[in-house]
Amino acid sequence: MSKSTSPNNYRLINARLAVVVSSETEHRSIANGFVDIANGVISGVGEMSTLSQYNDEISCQTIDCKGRLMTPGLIDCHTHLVYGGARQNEFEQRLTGLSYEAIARSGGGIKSTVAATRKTSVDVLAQRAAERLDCLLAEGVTTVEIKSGYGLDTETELKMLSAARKIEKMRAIDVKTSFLGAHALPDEYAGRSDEYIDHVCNDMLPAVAAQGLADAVDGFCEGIAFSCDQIERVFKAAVLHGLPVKLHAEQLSNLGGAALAARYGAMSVDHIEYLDQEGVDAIAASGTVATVLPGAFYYLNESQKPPIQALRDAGVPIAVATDHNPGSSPLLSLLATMNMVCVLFGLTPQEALLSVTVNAAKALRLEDRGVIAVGNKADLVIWQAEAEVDLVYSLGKNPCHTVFKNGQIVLTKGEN
Ligand code: DI6
Ligand code: FE
Repeated sequence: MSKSTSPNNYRLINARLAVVVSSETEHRSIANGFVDIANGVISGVGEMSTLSQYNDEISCQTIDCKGRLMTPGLIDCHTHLVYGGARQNEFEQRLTGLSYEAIARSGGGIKSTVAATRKTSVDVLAQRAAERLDCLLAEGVTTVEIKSGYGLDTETELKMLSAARKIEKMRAIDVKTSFLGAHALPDEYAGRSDEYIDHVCNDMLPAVAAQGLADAVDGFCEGIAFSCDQIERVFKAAVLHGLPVKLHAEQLSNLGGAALAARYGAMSVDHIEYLDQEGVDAIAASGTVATVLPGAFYYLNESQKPPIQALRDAGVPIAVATDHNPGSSPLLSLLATMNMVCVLFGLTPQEALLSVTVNAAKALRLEDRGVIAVGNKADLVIWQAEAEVDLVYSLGKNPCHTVFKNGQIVLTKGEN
């Protein structure tokens, strides 16, 4: 059927297509469809019954998907994949009844990862993170966000972000980075949190921006971290350097961080278990994505759930991510995270899929992916599955069959 075969172009036929664009806000599926890939980009999408009208000149390799489900490449929009050391000891401590906050206040938690990260070279940080990332790649993740925040000094924050950028050259993945200098107070600033925030705003953030190492600025607004006033100073510095903001907000208590982030047009507010109606209204008005992180909720054995129904009612896009980190969420499966967000927070399987595709893309302000649409990056996953629900139904099953990154096959299990 093709005149000559180009290894770079594909026609994928007989697939059940999920998350196909039909309008700005509606995403539908096509029961029996095709996707054309040319030069790394989706060049055609439609029902199989309409294929003949597209059939003529295309030079490509045809793959018969035999009725399998095809989705956009998955996007993990909130991770802390780069760090030194590990914290299994805290996992065990929490099992004896110690709380995450108590461990943090007694010098464990984020601070212990800071000590280990400062001692680890950029190459080792990148290598370890790439190994962790392999778990996500095996499940069809094609874009990941990675935060700094375990350096808390200029040198180590730059080192972490450089390691995150390096990973893009080591694996078939796009990495978006966030500078999270306002993650915790380092020991050398004990009792001087305002001075530390000055350092973040006046030294660290300008150095990060000058080297182009961050795509966004993040913070942790919480009793064990920083106040709204302090986070606002960081946001002002971000604006000055032309960087968009996002925030870890209302995870363990309600400080009003989400409403503050909304005032700064935040890309996303993340965690949000304690978000109230005022916060929901604020992020709805600013177009901010609500990123929920069931991994941290699960590992910390929390009971306060994010206000999913209020978010739905307000039309706020909900994203879901692993929040992979060595403390509160050592989770390395986005499919398991999707299962958790259904079982623990009550999303439907269809919503769970939107939360790691189109809504995760929105959370990272990436307009060229997350939806199967002509002109988008050809980041696609073919699943050994017939329907969306099969992605979340069996915890521990990985139905990923073939992954396309920028139009090239980067992973495949077996023959067609
Ligand atoms: N919230 C989180 O879930 C991570 N950071 C944050 O602000 C946890 C970081 C850690 O425990 O190492
Ligand atoms: Fe986090």
